[in-house]
Amino acid sequence: MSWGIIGTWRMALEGIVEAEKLLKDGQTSIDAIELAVKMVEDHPEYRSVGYGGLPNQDCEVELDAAFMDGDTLSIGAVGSIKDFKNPISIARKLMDEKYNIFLVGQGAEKYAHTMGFERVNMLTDYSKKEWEKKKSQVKLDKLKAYDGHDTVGVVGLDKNGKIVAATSTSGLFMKRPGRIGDSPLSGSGFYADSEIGAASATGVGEDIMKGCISYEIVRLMEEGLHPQDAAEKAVNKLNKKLISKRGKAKDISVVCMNNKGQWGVATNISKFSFVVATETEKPTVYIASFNE
Ligand code: SD4
Repeated sequence: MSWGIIGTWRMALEGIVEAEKLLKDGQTSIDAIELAVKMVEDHPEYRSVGYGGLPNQDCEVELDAAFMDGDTLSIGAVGSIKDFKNPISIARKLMDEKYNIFLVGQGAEKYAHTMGFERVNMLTDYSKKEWEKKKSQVKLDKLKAYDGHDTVGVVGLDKNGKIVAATSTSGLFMKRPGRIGDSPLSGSGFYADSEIGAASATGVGEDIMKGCISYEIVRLMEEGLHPQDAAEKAVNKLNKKLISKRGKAKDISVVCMNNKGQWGVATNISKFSFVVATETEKPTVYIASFNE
């Protein structure tokens, strides 16, 4: 059976190199994708995910993450969680729950603590300095100037045909405390169904969630579209709709894979880097651009 993995942004490379070994070895896509995302979360220089993530208006690193198992449609997600090392592992753990699968803020922290996850201050000196610099530049009551806001979104298929999706992010730099983007929202930041495929998004969550784009891509793949066509169709449609209804579309980029290991990618920005590894292709970084 085919296997493969695709992740958003160049920062996914090191994790995908390790995850590829697990998939090749016949291990589950859940373990492989958790490892891939954890490696991005643990990297202090990847400043929009996990440790060293960019802080909110109050100079606190609030993180969002989600996991979805396409075999069972189990979902686990956390939003606005502070001071825990690997939000993706907490999201994975929440997939075991029947109820209370999406926890935010103090509730998520309480759960993580109860489950024995490691408490760590995720703010680095670098991020604090960036916050101080930005604070002097932007008016804090205005939602703007969000540079450095990338999500790692990874989709993986294992040899047993299990397809999963996972996301992790610190969200938008200088966001309001408590703001949650698309990344932990099922159907927006991610979706996975092993009978079809999976997708994940990155960009400005406020726009991504207006189109439930990850679900839309999986739905288009179910209609028979190749992942590449599904990704392009969904991004172009949402982009056009946002422009016609709101005058402007913010950044939207997506990756997806079907249950045959075929993949697709689309973006409405000029340069979107992503990483792919499949049975026939070593981990490779590509750049996609807007294809109207
Ligand atoms: C969010 N979608 O919180 C995330 C951020 C991101 O590229 O992916 N930026 O809105």
